[in-house]
Amino acid sequence: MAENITNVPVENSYDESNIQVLEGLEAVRKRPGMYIGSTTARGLHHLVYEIVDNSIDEALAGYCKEIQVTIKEDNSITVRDDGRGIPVGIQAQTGLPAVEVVFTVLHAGGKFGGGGYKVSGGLHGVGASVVNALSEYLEVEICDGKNVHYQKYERGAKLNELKVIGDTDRTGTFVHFKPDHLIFEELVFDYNVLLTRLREQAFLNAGIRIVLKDERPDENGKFREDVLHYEGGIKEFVQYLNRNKTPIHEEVIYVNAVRENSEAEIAMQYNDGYTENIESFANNINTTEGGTHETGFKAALTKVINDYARKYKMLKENEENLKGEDTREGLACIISVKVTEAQFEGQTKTKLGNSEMRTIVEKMINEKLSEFFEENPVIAKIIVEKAMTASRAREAAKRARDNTRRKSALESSTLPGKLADCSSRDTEFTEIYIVEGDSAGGSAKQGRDRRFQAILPLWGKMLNVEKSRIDKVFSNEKLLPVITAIGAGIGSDFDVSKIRYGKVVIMADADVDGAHIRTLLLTFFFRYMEPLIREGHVYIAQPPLYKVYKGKKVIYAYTDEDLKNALEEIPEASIQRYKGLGEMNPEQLWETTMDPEKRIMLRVDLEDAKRADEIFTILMGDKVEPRREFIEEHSKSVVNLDI
Ligand code: TSJ
Repeated sequence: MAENITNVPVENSYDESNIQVLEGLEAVRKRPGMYIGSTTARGLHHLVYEIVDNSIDEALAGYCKEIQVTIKEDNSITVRDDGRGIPVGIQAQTGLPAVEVVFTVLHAGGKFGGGGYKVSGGLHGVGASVVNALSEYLEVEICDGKNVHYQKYERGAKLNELKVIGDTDRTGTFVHFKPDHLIFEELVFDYNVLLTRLREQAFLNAGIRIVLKDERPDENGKFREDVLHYEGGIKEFVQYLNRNKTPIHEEVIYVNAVRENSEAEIAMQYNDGYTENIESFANNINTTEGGTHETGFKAALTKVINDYARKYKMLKENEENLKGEDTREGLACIISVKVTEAQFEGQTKTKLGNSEMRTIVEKMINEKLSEFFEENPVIAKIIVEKAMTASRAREAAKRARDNTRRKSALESSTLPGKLADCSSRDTEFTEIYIVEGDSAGGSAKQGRDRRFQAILPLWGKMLNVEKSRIDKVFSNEKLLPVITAIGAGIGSDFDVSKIRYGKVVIMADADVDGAHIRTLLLTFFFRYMEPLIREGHVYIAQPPLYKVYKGKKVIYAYTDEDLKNALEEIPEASIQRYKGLGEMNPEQLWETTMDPEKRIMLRVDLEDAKRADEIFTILMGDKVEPRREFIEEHSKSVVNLDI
């Protein structure tokens, strides 16, 4: 990599600082993971956030109205804002234009001048210089109301001094960069990943307007574009979380508190479902591992609800207090705190550590939520009732469990009759294929390597009517074979250390019905065996879509792109389109989908499963409108598991 920077023009008297600069950026290129976490798709997308965060800061300072983010056709990125423009004046310490410092000095990113809530620790806010170092090229244009200033870099090394290339009466910053293929394993941006993150930022920073555009045409030659602008901030965020659910009270509850060095705001609304959906943020960073703000919130919510239930005699004296989990059933909630010198802890540095935050949030909820309850008794009673129902259901389930004393089918040691088990019991190697239908199941049983591959056919031949009302299948009875075969229990009893197979592979057709089955199973795992997904045991098998052949030459194509390439490789070939797994004979199924040496499998992460849960909610929900829209919009992507 050194050859990329040896030919840098060093034409001013600041050789020394220049050399330091390059040493700094070279360190970034040597160990990119230290600065952006990884060089996978995650790190790739992180580059965009690093740049956009600067424009968001400018908007928060009150100088920028709109931020445009565009994925160009070649997977380079442009970000444009209408702020004041990065300063171009010469900086005293370095003798360089401030903008050049921003792009070449580590940790100098737009945050000079102080003020605001700084981020410390973790991988956040590493700044524009890191993006510059990891980009094949980066160009910046600044409009200062008079001139358009321009500079370009390659892999962190400047190609030219900052120069004026035109006049303007506007102000703003434009950055165009292309992530370096020498650094990143993945170079293709995922529109939905950027959309989710930018939408989240738009919710967290009420009033900001972010426009995301994709200049890569989709299969219909269309370009996607979304405008993200929410005057309601996190209140609208909560409505968004509940968009496919049925809220049990109309008004979103909102409380906030401002202290000298911190602030906290919380928005919440209950729906008629059973899952808890709390998302927390510190300084606009998603704290997926939770932390003090979440702990404070949960403690106070439990207390406020119990106090209210006691005060108004909804809970009788001889009844036990409601548990925390009871008070969070069906809760959609956003917690957003800002704190100077935030401390991020945990494995992925997404757990807030500042101890003062627990007290601040706890006190705020104790005071303001109880006040809200007093002023809105109708809503308060709905919420307390909901928690009491949850508590009764929990108690009843526990009694039922205790009564059946391990005799329940869930814990029974008899394996399902249809399971073709494997001989090995070493979960490092074992896999179970959950296959839809008896015929595909038969092929899989014959094609497998029985030493480590088990096959569980599900549901025999499903009637079409049943498929359309697949929610009926979502009952223990129909999924019992899956539970017993995996052998680690379910719900709060699930013990991932007891699983009988290291890999749980969902194998279904590449069509809409197959997509339904995948969605159903993923949702089931997400709701009842979450650690199975969290620890990476769940996979989706990828059967080929086409067989391209001529004489003895055979190529299996897994995507339309593969098909194109295959047809170039074998001219005048015949094409067989596989409509289902059932069309493959056992050898073909082994060769294309089950052979660890050749197959393609997708590992499911929690985000995928969570999306499946959302899709499931829509597919099964009683709201017809979102369902139709959704199926029209996403049926394609569900098939491809681009969910
Ligand atoms: F990442 C980045 F640095 F390259 C970048 C910065 C990228 C993009 C797309 C925008 C920005 C950016 C920075 N937009 N707006 C600003 N604003 C400033 O840097 C700025 C301007 C004026 C003053 C001032 O005190 O007068 C202070 C700042 C931080």
